[in-house]
Amino acid sequence: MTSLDDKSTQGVAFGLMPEIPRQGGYGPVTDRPWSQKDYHHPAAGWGATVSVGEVLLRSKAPVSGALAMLTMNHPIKGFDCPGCAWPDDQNGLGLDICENGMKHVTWEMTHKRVGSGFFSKHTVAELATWTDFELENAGRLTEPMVYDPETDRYAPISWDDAFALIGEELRALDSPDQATFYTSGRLSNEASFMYQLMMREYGTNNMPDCSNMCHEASGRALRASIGTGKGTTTLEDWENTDLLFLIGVNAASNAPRMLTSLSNAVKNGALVVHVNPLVEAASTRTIVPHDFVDMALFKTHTTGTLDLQVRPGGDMALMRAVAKVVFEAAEADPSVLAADFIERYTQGFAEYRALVEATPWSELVLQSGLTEEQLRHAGGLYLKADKTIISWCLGVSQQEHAVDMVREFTNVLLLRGNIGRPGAGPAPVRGHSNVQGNRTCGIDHHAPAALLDRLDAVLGITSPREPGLDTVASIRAMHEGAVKVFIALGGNFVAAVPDPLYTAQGMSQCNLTVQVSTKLNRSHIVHGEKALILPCLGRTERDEQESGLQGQTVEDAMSMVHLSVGKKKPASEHLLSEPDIIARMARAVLPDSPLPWESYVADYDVIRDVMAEVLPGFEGFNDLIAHPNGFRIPQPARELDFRTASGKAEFSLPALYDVLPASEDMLVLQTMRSHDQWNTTIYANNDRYRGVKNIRELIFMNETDMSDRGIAQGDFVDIVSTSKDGSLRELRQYRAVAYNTPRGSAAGYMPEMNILIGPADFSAQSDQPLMKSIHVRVSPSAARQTA
Ligand SMILES: Nc1nc2c(c(=O)[nH]1)N[C@H]1C(S)=C(S)[C@@H](COP(=O)(O)OP(=O)(O)OC[C@H]3O[C@@H](n4cnc5c(=O)[nH]c(N)nc54)[C@H](O)[C@@H]3O)O[C@H]1N2
Ligand SMILES: Nc1nc2c(c(=O)[nH]1)N[C@H]1C(S)=C(S)[C@@H](COP(=O)(O)OP(=O)(O)OC[C@H]3O[C@@H](n4cnc5c(=O)[nH]c(N)nc54)[C@H](O)[C@@H]3O)O[C@H]1N2
Ligand SMILES: [Mo]
Repeated sequence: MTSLDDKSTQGVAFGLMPEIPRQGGYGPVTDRPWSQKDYHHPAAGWGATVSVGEVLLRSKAPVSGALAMLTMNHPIKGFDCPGCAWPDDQNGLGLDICENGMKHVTWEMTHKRVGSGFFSKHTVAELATWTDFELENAGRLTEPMVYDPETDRYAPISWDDAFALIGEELRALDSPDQATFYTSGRLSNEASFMYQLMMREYGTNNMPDCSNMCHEASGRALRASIGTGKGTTTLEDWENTDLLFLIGVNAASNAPRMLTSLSNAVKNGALVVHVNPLVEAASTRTIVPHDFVDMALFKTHTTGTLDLQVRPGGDMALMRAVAKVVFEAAEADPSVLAADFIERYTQGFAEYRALVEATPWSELVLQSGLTEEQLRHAGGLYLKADKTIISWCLGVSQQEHAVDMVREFTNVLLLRGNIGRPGAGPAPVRGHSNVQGNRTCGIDHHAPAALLDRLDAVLGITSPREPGLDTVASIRAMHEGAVKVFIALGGNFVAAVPDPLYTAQGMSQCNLTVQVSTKLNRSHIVHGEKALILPCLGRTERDEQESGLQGQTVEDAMSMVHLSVGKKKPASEHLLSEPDIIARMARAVLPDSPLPWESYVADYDVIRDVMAEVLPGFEGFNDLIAHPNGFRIPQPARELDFRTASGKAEFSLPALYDVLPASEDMLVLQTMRSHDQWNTTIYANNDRYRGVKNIRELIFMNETDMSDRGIAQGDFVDIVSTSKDGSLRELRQYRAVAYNTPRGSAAGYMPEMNILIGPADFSAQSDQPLMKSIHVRVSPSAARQTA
């Protein structure tokens, strides 16, 4: 068992755990009083406008920020919002923006700069004492830097020397598999394609990415059930559906532009059922985010019709109950089942029916945390709807049995033929703006053989066929010394992943760590023996190459690919684009490569022509992106073309597993985002729709669970997690806040709470870390009882 005290001491050294708990967590330190009061205003609207103004001021970018918004998500002329992956609304104004997208853009456009002057003033040991907010808030990185162990400072290095160092270290390894290459989901399609090409030409499939923490489970499940790993719906489907199950997503904060689709769906008569242990803001009313007339009139739109507060992981039992209602109804009226569709397009129906019929209601009630009446009501809605969409995000995908769960969603859809026709289908809500495109373009540690074969045939390389390391496996390999070089294209690996302390120990043992970034973060502070920070252009900035101004493409959550062109003057003249950095890295590592890396960069049309030959659906890529709204990558399952082994959509037969923790005094803790953060980037310590001000180190608990433990509102508590391997981890002096969450469940914020997740805590089905089901004991704080 891990000793808790050892762990916290090491955390202090990396700055991952402040020695004295400071109010603000990874956000700005504050001594302003904290508070939590339930929020009763509609989502988006004026509260959002005030909040954006604060970020604009802090970034010192009010005027240029406001102007940039006018070109964001504008077909052809503008850049793609670097925020979430929700598709752009292509009708109406074509000005599809939201509060959190605006915050995100202004954060990138800050006028503050972090150059050699900054680094000469601060040792890395000193920077380790800064909060994560302070690190990012220092401004944009402006020149390549190398770590100097003599002075414990980052010092300037020329781009040529930086690439030479990377080349030397990578060529010195015994095997290419001693290096691992992380991708955060903002990387463009062109850069992703070049990055995976470089890795495969070099000889490794070690490609951890943020998708390994996000929707790995959804991809695996959909591939097994319907043959292709993506959702099948479009925005038009959302607006024309009868019933929408929205499961495990906080749309008002994390995909705010979805609020427009929800309100349109409801206006068109759809029922929207929100399935979530918490009643999130999107389940009530909204002021449509970009509708300025509505904002002026305080006009609200309904975005929800029913809340089902499942217990953590209870979604599987809920969906099985829906299936059970369908089968019960089919006894009297067989037409409720899509018999022709099932016969023609699916496999495994009879076995699935037997499985559902054998599952007793008592089990479904216990495991869902809902009453039989609620379950039957949900099933009744499904029976009445002609067209149904099931949509989900991390509340599902980060669970132990997420693959089974998503397959159960598909089972339910298949029963009534809700795939491959308008207004119906499965719809995972993707995270980062191009996380789906990264996969499409080959960032995949276990890529399909067909893709590798095609890559080899077109480019004349020999891609390795052994699966590589994903995120969880890369962390372990660094810790065990099997991986010696870590290279990250974006993101903040050490803070985003489970057990940052264990990860930090692994990273600091590496020979070389390289971070290609726009802003300073914890992953620059936790570094290998040699370390580089390589600053790159952001999506808002002009990317000029030999042939002129370049654009790069991204793919949204509904498979639409379009061009994004930066407009702004770069933050510094020394910045390189991501494709340029990758090409020069490739040349340094593979000096004799026959691939024309330099031409790919001189004109991105050249790499797009290669992609058109390799990637299915990209034929004629350069012509396709000339269309203002881009193009949709064909999703065969949408056309009833199911590319499974049987050639049919496959019912799965997952057991109804037990989601209750082993011991009654344990709570299931989920870690989620506040309204004022983008993953590891914290803008402020507020969470507007949950009524929280000036605090992040809190745990939302059910009132009865609090009183059972002798905990009063606002008391300090200690949280001890038990990992799958029995090891314990602890966070001390968090505030307990009573909240409407089912008994036995609790919630708090990522990334601070990653300290509670052990390296063994990942799903056996998806290899995703269990960020939504941490088993914890909560008790009054030993140090201070109350403040
Ligand atoms: N502004 C902003 N936007 C973002 C991000 C951001 O950080 N900030 N991050 C982006 C990224 S990378 C991603 S992946 C997405 C994430 O988008 P979300 O999935 O909305 O992210 P979380 O904040 O983790 O919220 C998880 C939701 O699942 C619910 N939940 C937890 N456990 C369960 C469960 O067992 N069952 C059900 N049904 N629900 C459950 C929680 O209550 C919460 O509403 O957002 C993207 N968009
Ligand atoms: N406990 C817990 N942990 C989680 C989650 C959870 O729900 N709970 N969610 C997980 C999920 S879904 C995800 S996606 C991961 C997110 O993990 P990451 O994607 O690794 O993290 P981010 O916080 O999005 O990365 C922020 C950094 O990206 C860099 N950056 C920003 N823009 C650019 C750019 O244009 N180019 C480059 N090169 N760099 C840029 C900046 O330096 C910034 O500091 O976190 C995961 N971690
Ligand atoms: Mo994500």
